[in-house]
Amino acid sequence: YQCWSLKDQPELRLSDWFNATTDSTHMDMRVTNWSAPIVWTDTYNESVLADYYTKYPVTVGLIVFAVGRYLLYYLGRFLESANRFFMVNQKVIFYIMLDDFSHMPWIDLDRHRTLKIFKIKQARRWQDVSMIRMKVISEHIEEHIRREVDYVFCMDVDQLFKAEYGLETLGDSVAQLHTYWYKESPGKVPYERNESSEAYIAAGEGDFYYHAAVFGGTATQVLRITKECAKAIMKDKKNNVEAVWHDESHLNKYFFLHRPSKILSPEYCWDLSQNKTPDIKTVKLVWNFKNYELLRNH
Ligand code: 2GW
Ligand code: MN
Repeated sequence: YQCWSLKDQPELRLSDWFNATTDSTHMDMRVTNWSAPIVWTDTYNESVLADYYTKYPVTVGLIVFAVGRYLLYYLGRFLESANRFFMVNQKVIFYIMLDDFSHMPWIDLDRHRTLKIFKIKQARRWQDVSMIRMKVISEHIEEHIRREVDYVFCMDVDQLFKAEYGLETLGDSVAQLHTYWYKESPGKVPYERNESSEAYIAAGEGDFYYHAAVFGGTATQVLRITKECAKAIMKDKKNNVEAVWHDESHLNKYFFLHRPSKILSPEYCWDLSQNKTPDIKTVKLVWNFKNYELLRNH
């Protein structure tokens, strides 16, 4: 298949926009051992990025699911904050997957922003809502999104943008460090340990624990990521196994086998109830509050 591809253009070199020189607060956490940048506040040069993308403009997609009560509680505020902070001055298409058009909130969007709404079926079990996302996303990218955008992010809806979330996050395949585990060695993170699951990662293996609430990349790469994860999830279903953190376990396996080309610091998906350490400077996106009583037990 042929995806809408980035135009013929000079590559933006890492050394032009990214400062890999480590300071004391980041220790050795700015570049991975496979040479992918780990983007923190103060590691990127915004004006270099802005100049480059003014010359070679891109369109960025943001896919979000809002089903059942998540549609009522989260979608409006998520979109309002995204309109304000996500890819400011860039062309953005929001792809909203919901189960009831009549609950779509009214959002005033800025110039260069548009939204497309799609109806999906309500899943039977809550675990399936998040897992079915991989399949639905891959189908939509294949059918239309790859001809509409250059880059695409997939995000949980129970989050809020708090500061500019911009061009520094664009890359071939982009993974998000999980707030709870980013300082932990791979031996201690909650990868799937059941050998009969497709998401299995052996003890001592793995690089980082990634949060499935944010991932992205070029449309081509995100198609690959979601297709592979959906396939693995279906295989597990057939074998009657379910990975401990559902789609997140499969995403971690995928990024273990196909390492991401860029990693985002926990500032790009922070839990405000965690104590902020000096490495967390500008928080760009935060988890929204979760009332499990209201959201899940019904
Ligand atoms: C999910 C769980 C239980 C009850 C409802 C739902 C649910 C999720 C729902 O009723 N409607 C809905 O639209 N969702 C979508 O799935 C929504 O976009 C939500 O943000 C996303 C993931 O569910 P969430 O946010 O409740 O899961 P978390 O915050 O515990 O997320 C992590 O783990 C998940 C797997 O268990 C996913 O991997 C997720 O990406 C992770 O952030
Ligand atoms: Mn979530």
